[in-house]
Amino acid sequence: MVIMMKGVKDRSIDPASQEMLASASRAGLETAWDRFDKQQPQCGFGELGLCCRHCNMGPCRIDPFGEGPARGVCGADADVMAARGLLRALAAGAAAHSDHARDVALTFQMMADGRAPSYQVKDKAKMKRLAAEYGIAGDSPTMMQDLAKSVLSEFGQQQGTICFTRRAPAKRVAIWQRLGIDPRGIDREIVECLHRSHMGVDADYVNLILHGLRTALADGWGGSMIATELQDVMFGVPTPIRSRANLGVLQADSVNVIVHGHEPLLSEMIVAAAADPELIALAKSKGAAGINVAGICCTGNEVLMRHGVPVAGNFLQQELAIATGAVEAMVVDVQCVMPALQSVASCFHTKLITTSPKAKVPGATHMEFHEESALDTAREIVRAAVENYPQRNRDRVQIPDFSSEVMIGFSVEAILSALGGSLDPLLGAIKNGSVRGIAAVVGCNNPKVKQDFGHVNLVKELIKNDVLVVSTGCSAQACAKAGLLLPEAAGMAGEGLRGVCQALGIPPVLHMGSCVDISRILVACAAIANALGVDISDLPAAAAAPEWMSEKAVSIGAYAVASGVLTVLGTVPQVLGSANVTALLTKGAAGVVGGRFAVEPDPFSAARVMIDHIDSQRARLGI
Ligand code: BF8
Ligand code: SF4
Repeated sequence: MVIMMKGVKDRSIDPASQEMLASASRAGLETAWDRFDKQQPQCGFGELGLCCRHCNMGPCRIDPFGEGPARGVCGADADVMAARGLLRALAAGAAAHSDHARDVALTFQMMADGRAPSYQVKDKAKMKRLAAEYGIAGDSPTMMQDLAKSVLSEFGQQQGTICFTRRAPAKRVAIWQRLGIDPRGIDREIVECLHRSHMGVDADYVNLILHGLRTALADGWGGSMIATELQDVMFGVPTPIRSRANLGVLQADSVNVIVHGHEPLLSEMIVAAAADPELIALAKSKGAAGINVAGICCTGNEVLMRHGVPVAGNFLQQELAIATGAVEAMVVDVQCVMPALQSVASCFHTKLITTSPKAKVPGATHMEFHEESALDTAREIVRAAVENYPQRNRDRVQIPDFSSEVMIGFSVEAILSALGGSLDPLLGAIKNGSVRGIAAVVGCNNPKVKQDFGHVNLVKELIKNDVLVVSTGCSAQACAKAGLLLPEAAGMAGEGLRGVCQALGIPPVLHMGSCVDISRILVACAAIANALGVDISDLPAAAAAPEWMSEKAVSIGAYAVASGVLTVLGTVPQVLGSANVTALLTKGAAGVVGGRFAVEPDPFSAARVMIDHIDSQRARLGI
């Protein structure tokens, strides 16, 4: 037992995860951590980006020690292999965010045409603001249809620019234009990544990476931003509310439905269906106290910040949530849904319910979701969960008694309103040094890092040094569980930041939403830079992804860097086999786009890197 507890403490700093890991281990349940151990040692060529499977003369690999082959069969060297691998990962990440955005835009269009009755416009004023950006009159009778058409046209567009990229400061846009990386169309750039990285196309690592930056910009200032903005129109702009986070939000006496994945198109409907009096009555007739919805990963963030739906955990807790034995249904759509879930679910009564035609899991129940009948399907899904409640084996239920209170919902609009309607108080605090700078801490969990250790320690270190933190995704959920998303957490901040938080009644770590909502951080950076009359690359700001794992994170890191932001990675990207690619990403990029990557697995050292950067930016600005 002592050995087991030591083991779980090596795997996570989260007490709820530790408890469930011990329990899973006793029950012989395999988790991502176990599978990670079984993968050791991981492939050294892959780790360094020195393998290629892009054609059937291969697979090829390059000897990092200079003793074996230095080129693939076609002649691709380490620089080309590492850059091409990076480009393909980035393209997949940009595609994931942007395909999510496409579905939101298509649903918005169907709603505009009266073909998606489950969805409504929650924020007309925001819709009109967006329409104006696209040059559409707010009072036009076809405003919604025109907006839908304009937004959708940016996916397949061949020439021109993406509307929201023009939210960036003019100096930034000028840099993109000069470098030829101002994105022309969302899908076009992603397809071109696949083309350029095909055998025998782009063999210039600089040229490859520049196109990667263009593609990433089409994600951050395109796909992701479109998703965020249209979701706000349809589901409401988040405003600060309170809720709770961690596995302890599951209820022993209720039907527990977990929404997991990314698109609020689904989770919003599940939340609405769970409030249906008929289904609640059905739950009571089965002996349950009610229906409890909780979220995991980014769809959890979406309904957390808009409805206060509690969050059960972040990425590495998806299997552990089922292992509580208290989950009647885990309802998933797309992205970050481990194929392993069905194996865990099959050890319990839990139904894993897939809903997207894009993402099926063998053995799971597939209840396909269509925009035309979204709420009806959501009701059927919740009904299936309720009907499953009597199958729960009470003797196997173990819900860790850990959950933390959180204050979330800090959209740019909400931050502005907390500041009294103008950025001035924040700019004043930055200038007088009470807020030393701003850091975005984002991204995943990864079993290469003790769960939440990177996020929580980096964030604590930053706020202690008066750096205001904004957070999204699984990082925000790590902060949530650690109690950092509360105004009271200002007590952990340095004196300057503490004073600002106390005066405004805000936490020192602002939860800005899901991963597509990193676009909100871009908008905030642009607004601050414009207010100061500088470029984003001049701001006392930095970003970090301490435990990143997904290809989406590669795209996010690249658009942050291309937007001028120093971005510190806590897990090592698969490019180090090329000294040239590594040098370009970590050094050369700064002279080209103003931002660069740094790699620093230790969160305390990462904080130092970020704070030093913030201090040197302050010095350059003369503040
Ligand atoms: O899009 S932070 S593990 S859930 S990829 Fe996935 Fe990473 Fe979580 Fe959200 Ni983002
Ligand atoms: Fe090998 Fe070149 Fe084919 Fe890649 S593209 S598998 S390096 S021959």
